[in-house]
Amino acid sequence: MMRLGIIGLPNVGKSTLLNALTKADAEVGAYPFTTIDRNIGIVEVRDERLDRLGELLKPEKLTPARVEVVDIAGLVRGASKGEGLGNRFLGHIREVDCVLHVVRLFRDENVAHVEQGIDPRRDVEIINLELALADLDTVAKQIEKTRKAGKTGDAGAEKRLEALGRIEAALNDGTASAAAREDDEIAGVARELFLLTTKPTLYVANCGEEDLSAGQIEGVRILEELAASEGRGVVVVSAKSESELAELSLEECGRFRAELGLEEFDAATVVERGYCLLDLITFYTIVGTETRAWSLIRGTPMVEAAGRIHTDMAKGFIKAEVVSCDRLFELSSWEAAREHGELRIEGRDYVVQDGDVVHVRFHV
Ligand SMILES: Nc1nc2c(ncn2[C@@H]2O[C@H](COP(=O)(O)OP(=O)(O)O)[C@@H](O)[C@H]2O)c(=O)[nH]1
Ligand SMILES: [Mg+2]
Repeated sequence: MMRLGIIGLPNVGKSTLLNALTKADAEVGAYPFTTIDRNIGIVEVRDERLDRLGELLKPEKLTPARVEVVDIAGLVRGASKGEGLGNRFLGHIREVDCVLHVVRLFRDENVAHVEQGIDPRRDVEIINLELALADLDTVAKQIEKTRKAGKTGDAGAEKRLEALGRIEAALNDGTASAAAREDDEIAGVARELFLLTTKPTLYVANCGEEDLSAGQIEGVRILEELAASEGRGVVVVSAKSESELAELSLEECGRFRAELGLEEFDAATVVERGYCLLDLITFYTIVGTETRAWSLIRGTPMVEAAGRIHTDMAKGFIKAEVVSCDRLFELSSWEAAREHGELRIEGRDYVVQDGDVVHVRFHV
């Protein structure tokens, strides 16, 4: 299951955002957002292609992709040096696949700002610096380890050291997230080391309701500029209004939304937009009597995708049979696809594509 972590300075609206998502979906209901505890919720991804696969393949069980959303509190200046239980929280970020970075743009004298005053660039830089420092630590340890391995005659060591050196340099000059986008080798090592800086990240501009209805917000412009330089996206919300709107009936909610000029907001919609901005794809598996959708970061090799389904599938991976769901819709059954020779045989390094229907063969 894809895991999404909400990060940001204290008092920027992280918990309010998670709350709003939970409550909004309690109302809408079709794709429930289940709260596991105060800090974790799960949302099912709305998916027409999966519905069509269900009609076609008639599996006993049809399972949508699920995304887990975790509120990771506690990041402050100095977190990478252990400030405010920093290491523990950084560890939690390491475990997520994608990051929602909430930035405070709302003004409210009653809500203390840990850094005094609204300044999105400063706030983002504080958090990103802590992430980069933690990553530099990880990379330095890895360089040390690889050097030792090189001395005992590990042939791959030199090439790896070179890649690690490039990541280190990019981290030092704040370009690591852009570098990982352009350089597959950097991306691969970054994923392997669970680096924080290179995780797909979406900025959430948490605005005051009064600013939203006024349009054009300076902070949003600044944030968009910054995000663009990193190849990232921005979504604009008012977490507080959303959590209040979620208390209303659907009708009232719709009326207020229209008056305030606010877009639809429920977990499914947010996840859909996030999908695009985070560059996520969906692939499908047929295992026994179950057809199931999975979210994946674009560019992930087959063996890693298989490992997300079950670690045994990665360990014992033999090959995968693959057909795109569009082709499967045309052929109308898995058997027909096989008969027409349309099931491609792909190996461990095949990069999974959006809409692939996959049958993994592995030994246990
Ligand atoms: N005025 C205003 N207050 C907000 C908004 N979003 C969050 N808050 C308030 O800010 C405080 C901190 O929010 P919280 O979600 O707990 O922040 P967290 O520390 O990032 O989890 C709470 O009192 C919220 O009601 C907003 O858009 N406008
Ligand atoms: Mg909180």
